[in-house]
Amino acid sequence: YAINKKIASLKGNQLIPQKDRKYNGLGKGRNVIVIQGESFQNFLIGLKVNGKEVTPNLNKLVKHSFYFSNVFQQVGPGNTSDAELIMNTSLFPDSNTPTSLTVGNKDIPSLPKVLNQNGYRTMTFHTDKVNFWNRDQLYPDLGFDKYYDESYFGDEDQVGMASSDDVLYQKGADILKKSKEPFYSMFISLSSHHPFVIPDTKQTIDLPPEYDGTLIGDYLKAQSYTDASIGRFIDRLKQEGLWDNSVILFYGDHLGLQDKALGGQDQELLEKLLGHKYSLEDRYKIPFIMTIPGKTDQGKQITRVGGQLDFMPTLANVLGVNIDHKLVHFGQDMLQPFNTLTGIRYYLPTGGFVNNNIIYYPNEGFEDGDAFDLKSMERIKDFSSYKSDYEHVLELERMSDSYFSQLPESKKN
Ligand code: GP9
Repeated sequence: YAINKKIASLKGNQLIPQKDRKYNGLGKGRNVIVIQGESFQNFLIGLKVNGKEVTPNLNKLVKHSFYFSNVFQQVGPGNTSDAELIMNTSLFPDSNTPTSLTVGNKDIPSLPKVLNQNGYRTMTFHTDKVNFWNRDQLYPDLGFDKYYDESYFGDEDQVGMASSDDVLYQKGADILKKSKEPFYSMFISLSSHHPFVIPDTKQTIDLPPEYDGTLIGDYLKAQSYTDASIGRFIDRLKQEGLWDNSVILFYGDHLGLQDKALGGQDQELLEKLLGHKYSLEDRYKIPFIMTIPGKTDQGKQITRVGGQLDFMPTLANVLGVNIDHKLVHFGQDMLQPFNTLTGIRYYLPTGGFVNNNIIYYPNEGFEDGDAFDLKSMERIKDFSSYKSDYEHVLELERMSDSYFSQLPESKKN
């Protein structure tokens, strides 16, 4: 509790007692279904090409959900696996090495472990081989009761690296419907992985000819398939009677469109789509959608700035699980008012962050860095008043690293 209090105070916040929190326990006792979208960036939500929505199913979902529209990625070089780790721990990933490669055989305090103590069964699904990103160690370290990988999904309906997202969701739903409730489940999608090539038979959107053979065109088609397969998953969850008694999360794991991968034509197409230059904000913003059927039906867009580390505390609050005494967490519940300080490692040089007002891009020292106004994305000349944020971000990241390094060996072996 003392560490959590210190973390909160470094960001200019206080820990709010559970009884005073908004939306506390709104989804208490429900199943949890987390969908982590591969390479899914926020600008896709609501995007239309030639009047057609790229992600109609997610756009519809947003209307009946809490939609956090100002959320930044915080993954390190472990990309997808870092996003999984962050969702389950609210700890910073390592800035130099994929964390899943360094934490093997540690006993990591995590949400699955706390939910387990609250009677939840916990499981995670991904169609690739489990040893990619060292997940065969990571999942038990995080305390999942069970994981399902290629050995369960087989090799049917291949897209890119493994079986399609439809196989993921449909064969995953077969397990959910038989599972003891309540359960906490994660679905890690994959079909929209770079280079975003989707078979013709799976294409759900007609793009104008100028998109043919471009990375942007392939990205839009792949994410449109992501959306369609999620639409089918939602229908299936409703059919199985699982939808109404669940809390459903969807978020993007990390960016898909790297600046350096965008050639001239792609750059032009993207700028035309966005209506402006591809900014740091466009690059690093991912959507976070929380649906609690029957409770969030009116929909609510939350524009407060946040990051991936905030997902776990936000979910814990709606489940009515108080983690302040149980888990050291570097994120905060985004349903409460707070002052944000979102450290971004690896994708920004060490000390990079987003706060309520700016994105700060460090250089050699604080003063040599660059800062951009979050609203206009214009460069700011005088950002000296944010120096303490820079120092606090470095301190928070150091605290997280040292916490990680002191974790005991796991007893699972
Ligand atoms: C592989 C997959 C890809 O199993 O999750 O991860 P990424 O390359 O996106 O980090």
